[in-house]
Amino acid sequence: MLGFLVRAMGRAGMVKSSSLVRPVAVTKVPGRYLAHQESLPKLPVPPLQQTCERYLRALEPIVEEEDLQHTRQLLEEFQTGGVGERLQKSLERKARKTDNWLSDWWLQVAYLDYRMPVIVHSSPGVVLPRMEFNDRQGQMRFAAKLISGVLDFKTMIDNETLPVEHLGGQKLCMNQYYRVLSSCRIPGLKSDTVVNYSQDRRAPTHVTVVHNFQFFVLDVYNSDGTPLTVDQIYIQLEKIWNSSLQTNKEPIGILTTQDRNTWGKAYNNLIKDRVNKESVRAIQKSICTVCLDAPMPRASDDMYRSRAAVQMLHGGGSRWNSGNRWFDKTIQFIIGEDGSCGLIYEHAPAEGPPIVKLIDHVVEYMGTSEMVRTPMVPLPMPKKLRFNITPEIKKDIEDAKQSLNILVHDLDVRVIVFPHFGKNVPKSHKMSPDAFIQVALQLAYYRMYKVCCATYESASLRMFRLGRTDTIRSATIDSAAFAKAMDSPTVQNMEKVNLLEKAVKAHRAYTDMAIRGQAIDRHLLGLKLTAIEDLTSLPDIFMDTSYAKAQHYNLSTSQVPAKTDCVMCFGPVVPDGYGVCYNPMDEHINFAVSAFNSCAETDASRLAQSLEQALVDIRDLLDQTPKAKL
Ligand code: COA
Ligand code: HC5
Repeated sequence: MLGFLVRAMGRAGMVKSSSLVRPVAVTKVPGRYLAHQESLPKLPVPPLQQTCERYLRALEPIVEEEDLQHTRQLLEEFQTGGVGERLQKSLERKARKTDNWLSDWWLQVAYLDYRMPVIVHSSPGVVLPRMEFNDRQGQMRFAAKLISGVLDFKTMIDNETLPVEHLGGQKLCMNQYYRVLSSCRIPGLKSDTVVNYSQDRRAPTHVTVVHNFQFFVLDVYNSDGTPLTVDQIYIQLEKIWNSSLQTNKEPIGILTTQDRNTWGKAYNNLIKDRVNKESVRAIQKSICTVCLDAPMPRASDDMYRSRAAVQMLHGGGSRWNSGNRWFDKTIQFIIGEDGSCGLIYEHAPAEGPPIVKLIDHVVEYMGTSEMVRTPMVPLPMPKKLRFNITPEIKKDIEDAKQSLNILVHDLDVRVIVFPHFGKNVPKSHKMSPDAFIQVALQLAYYRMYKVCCATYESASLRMFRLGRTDTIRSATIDSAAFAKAMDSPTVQNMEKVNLLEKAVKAHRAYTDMAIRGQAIDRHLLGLKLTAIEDLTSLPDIFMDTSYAKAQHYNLSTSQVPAKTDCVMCFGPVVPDGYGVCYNPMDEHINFAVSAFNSCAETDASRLAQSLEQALVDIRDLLDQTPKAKL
């Protein structure tokens, strides 16, 4: 069974007409998606020497001179001794033979082989602006409209009418859009899999709704294939609500918060029972999950978004809403009775931007669509999913609760709406807003720690067929020079501005190189994985102190722009690190900073404040330095 799923996932990484979503009562435009995909270039393998040189340059601001010397030597041997060349040739062969030499590897290494819990460690959350409603009618009306909006978006996927996205003037790969609905991660004992049912001949026509830890199958299409109206969905949601009033149910979904090996074992035990297996399958197959949450812990207006962020990331713990989820599900919309709303998504099938596009569409749809009364044909009661809880399963749930609550207490998230400016100010100074924010973050970190750290920023590789991401290393020689100079009383403002401009330009140049497939990190990963496949031992460059330091991202960051005024968040990737996600709007910036409470050296609120201060100080520096002199 697992073998089959692994193969099925392998297929998911290829562009074939069979991987297209089957439409439901829509006009299909044959081959449009396929033709687009085939027009995209293949991900290149960068030249070996270029990567080695750029790697050394990237190490410079984050490692000691002594370590750098050693690495220089190792890289020299790697290039001249034949090993590097051999691995490079092998990688180039793979690139010729596959649609994308990286994508299957990346899915496996970055996600499916990763054994930490998906919550906090992998799945990002999105917080939407707080809604007006404050009762269950409002909650369900909102949920009904939201589901209707998701179906509207799904129609565009099904009939291949989603507009092709662009970045830097280039068309982007659209494959990820076909992977986010009707899909789910499945835990394994050593490695996970992802299933996608959207291409099945009988594609799923239901969403999973969870309320009071009880799961329901809500059919969202009529028998003629037309989607239910908002009114119809609302009535069905009411039925679900009324038949799940008991609050003493076993929170079966909590199992999905466990580390993957433990969950894999519990999963095999859970699905031994036929009823349980069918219920789990119904969740996995569903288009998406909608979680109707109980209120979350109260928070002041100032802290609302920070509270909501953790509500999205883990549900608040076993006493709150964590049992009201199935965290393996690719998309789960979360709607609280108190007007809180957002989503969490399981990261393996897709990056943030397609998810955010979906949100933008749904939000726009909800703003325009009215509740139209439709002639009511009585619809059957949504099916409740049953679980038989054996003592062993009960024990697994109790164990999961314990681990979950430890993780919940450990995570600290601070959301800031930076009010002073957005993309407008950097643009008016002819600077890339993203580079501006990243340089400010380098300054913020430097001010706190007096050193630079390995910094990760996601860069999209979607210019290439089946592209996912590469790394922009935001700690550059130039950002370090600027951070050091900014607070130095001996450096003139003019010089500071020069250094700032240089740092911003260097960041933008790194970005351009990354999105064009010429960054270093995925190339180095490819060489390493090739070595694991082809050689008997790992080359020294991968066992080096510098390499370990370069992979230890104390700052893990990502920009995910959205039209909606929302904030995205994710956890740190190392125990002593930060997760920083931001959505720069025209005149303000939403950002979330996360850290672990168990680490004495990190503090999410402090870094968030330091970032605010750095942004303001840089703006002031630019304002104080007359333009004519620049
Ligand atoms: N002067 C004036 N304006 C400028 C400028 C300059 N020197 N440089 C850029 N701008 C403008 C751009 O034209 C753009 O305009 P718009 O707001 O009208 O679109 C805007 O500023 C933003 O550009 P910039 O801040 O440089 O960033 P970007 O949009 O090119 O994004 C990345 C940079 C790295 C975020 C992007 O390349 C990327 O890879 N995105 C995907 C990241 C991702 O996948 N994240 C999620 C991972 S799950
Ligand atoms: C809804 C916002 C999601 C952002 C998620 C994101 O940036 O994920 C990164 C994916 C990648 O391949 O770079 C990983 N990261 C969270 C560790 C930065």
